[in-house]
Amino acid sequence: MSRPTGFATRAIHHAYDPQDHEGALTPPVHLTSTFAFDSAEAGGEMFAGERQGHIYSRISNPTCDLLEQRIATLEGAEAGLALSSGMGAVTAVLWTLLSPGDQVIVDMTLYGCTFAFMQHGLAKWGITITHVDMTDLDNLRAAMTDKTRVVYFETPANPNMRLVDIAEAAQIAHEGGAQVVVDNTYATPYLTRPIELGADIVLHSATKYLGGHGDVVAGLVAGRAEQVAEIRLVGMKDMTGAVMAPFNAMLVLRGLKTLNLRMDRHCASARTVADYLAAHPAVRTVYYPGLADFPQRDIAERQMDQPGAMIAFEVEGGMAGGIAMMNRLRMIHRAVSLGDAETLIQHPASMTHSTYTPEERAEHGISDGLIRLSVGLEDVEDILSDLDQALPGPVRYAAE
Ligand code: 7XF
Repeated sequence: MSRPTGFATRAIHHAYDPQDHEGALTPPVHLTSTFAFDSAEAGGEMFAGERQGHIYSRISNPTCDLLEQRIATLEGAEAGLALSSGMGAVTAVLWTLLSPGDQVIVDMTLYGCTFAFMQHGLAKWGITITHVDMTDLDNLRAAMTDKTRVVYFETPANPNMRLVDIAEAAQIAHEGGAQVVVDNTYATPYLTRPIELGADIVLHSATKYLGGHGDVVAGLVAGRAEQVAEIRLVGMKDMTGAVMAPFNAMLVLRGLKTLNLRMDRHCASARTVADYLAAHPAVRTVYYPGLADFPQRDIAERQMDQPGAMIAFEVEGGMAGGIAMMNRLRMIHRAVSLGDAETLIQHPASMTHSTYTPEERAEHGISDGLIRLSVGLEDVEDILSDLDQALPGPVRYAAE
């Protein structure tokens, strides 16, 4: 197939020709731990980096390799890397880029285990972690020092939907000699491409929208070829061993084929659900970049093709009200994770962000009453009617 350029076409065809694989339409899964060398010399040359080829599946594997090429093209990056989980991606990247004495500047709001890794992992090894509120990038400017090596953030941030202006953050970081790492899990490359906006490295929990079916835990990284090669050989191969299984690569490759279709539907339904929640008298606040009163609407319009499908909200009655509402749901599942076909709801303070102490949550903008909704692919009428019967007050939505 010659030069497919559209997003969906690349997600389906990029870097694979069935004629190279006995006509198999679907790429084979290379379930092999190791690779036979043509000669002893050839093996030695591969280890020395003088000859191309696969050596051992903790370094590279053809099925993972295809997925790596696909995420690279979708993110507009030179190269990609497949890892065992989103946390595998976070840790392999940061262990590779940082050394004792360095400073990493991170946004106030991070996914709970990323926050825990900063506090329990990096800090323990003499790396300074500086949290700043990156919704105002003057805070980033003020925090930069000659020790700053990495600026790290999620946009939208898990769980409170705060956005960071990627282009401006990249400019500030680069002026100070630091690199920018963006966790693009919530947006996916279909909605936001951080590298086109100046970021150096993008990473994902591919467990979410990229896999898309709730059947795999996986991580992906994309960036410049030389840097990705270093993350592969240092962060992945040696420091974490967080290598993706070939079978899981196949599941993510399958998910990517429908990413644009699923995201269009996720986003369309999320807009409807956000409007419904915003108009409900028992709902105190709704955080969704597609709402007219979303405080960072301008950033959403600049860097997101659509506002995504994650919604955070608070109901009247605070945490107790939110928990009671969650327990009344009939179809929507109470579960962590996001980006699946099923609509999922969870309570960050007691679940995904329970790695923060209550004081840290207050300081980092994660309120105890916050509820997080991952709008799924069911009929939107059924999502609305389930929320409606679970929220207090008279029935406001009746499915036709
Ligand atoms: O190692 P994982 O594949 O679970 O990915 C870690 C991760 C990294 N970045 C972001 C923005 C994430 O949301 C995640 C995983 N978050 C799930 C959640 O928030 O529901 C994990 C369930 S505890």
